[in-house]
Amino acid sequence: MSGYFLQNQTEAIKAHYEDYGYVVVKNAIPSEKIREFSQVYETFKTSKNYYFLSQDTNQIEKLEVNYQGFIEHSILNPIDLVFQNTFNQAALEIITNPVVSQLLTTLSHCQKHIIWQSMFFDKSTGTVPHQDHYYLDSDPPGNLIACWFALEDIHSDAGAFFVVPKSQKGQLIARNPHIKDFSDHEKYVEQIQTLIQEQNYNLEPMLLEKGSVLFWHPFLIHGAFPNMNPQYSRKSLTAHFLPEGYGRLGQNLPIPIASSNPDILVWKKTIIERLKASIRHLRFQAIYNFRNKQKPVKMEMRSSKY
Ligand SMILES: O=C(O)CCC(=O)C(=O)O
Ligand SMILES: [Fe+2]
Repeated sequence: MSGYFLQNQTEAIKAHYEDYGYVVVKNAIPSEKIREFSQVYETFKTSKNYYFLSQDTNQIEKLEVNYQGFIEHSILNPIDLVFQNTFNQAALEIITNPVVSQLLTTLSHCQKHIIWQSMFFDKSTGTVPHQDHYYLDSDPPGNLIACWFALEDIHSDAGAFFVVPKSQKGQLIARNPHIKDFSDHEKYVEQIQTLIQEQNYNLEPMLLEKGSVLFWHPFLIHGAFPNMNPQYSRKSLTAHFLPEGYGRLGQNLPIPIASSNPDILVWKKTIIERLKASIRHLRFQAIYNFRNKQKPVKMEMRSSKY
């Protein structure tokens, strides 16, 4: 299969990324780190009354596992959840792995990179085709690097991540700098779909093995297929890195601080920001519990009581 390399194939990795807009590096994350993360995640799932910002709905949601034991929606910034330091650390250990920073340097020629945004997926949410540029990019654009970390072998029915190879060299659907609230998102999705049809683009599934990492360019069209079998999870992390020295397109730069890897930086949150996040969480907990108390008891066709 083309596009899959081992970490020491530096020149080939760089050449493939430049030509195709993505590259996969196998065995980049030690299985020990993934095992540690998985253990911590199992504990995280048992948290009672926990709330997180979902990337799918852009709303605060209560942590809930489905019948198969998976969380349906993706979790935004799993390195920065309130009251979940152990989980944050385990996710950060994977994202800031030294192999990742070395490969980022190979691709960008910058020594240091800042984690702008990260996500955790237990299942595939089915992500519409897009270029990350519309949502987040460097200033000047085109220098952001995104990574997709496979935390398990990805089954073809699990809703694989897909790419359109070489599409980073095709048309860029640029975002309108005057629209800051993504209110033109529906139009954007239609434009990308039209582009895919016009160019006869092929969506290529990326069936990564556990420990592999996929790097891609912010102009590359990518997304994810929907889950085809509820028995399959698609445990994965993603992170979007800004090479140091670049700005954020349309946004100010917060102050970065180093993680345990000096070549990977994270945004520094002020005490006030941390306090606000904790208060927000407690408020959601209170509102949710209050609402639940008010709800009349309905006929439960699928209650475990029967
Ligand atoms: O894994 C997915 O479903 C999509 C992730 C994605 O598009 C991203 O992280 O930019
Ligand atoms: Fe994306």
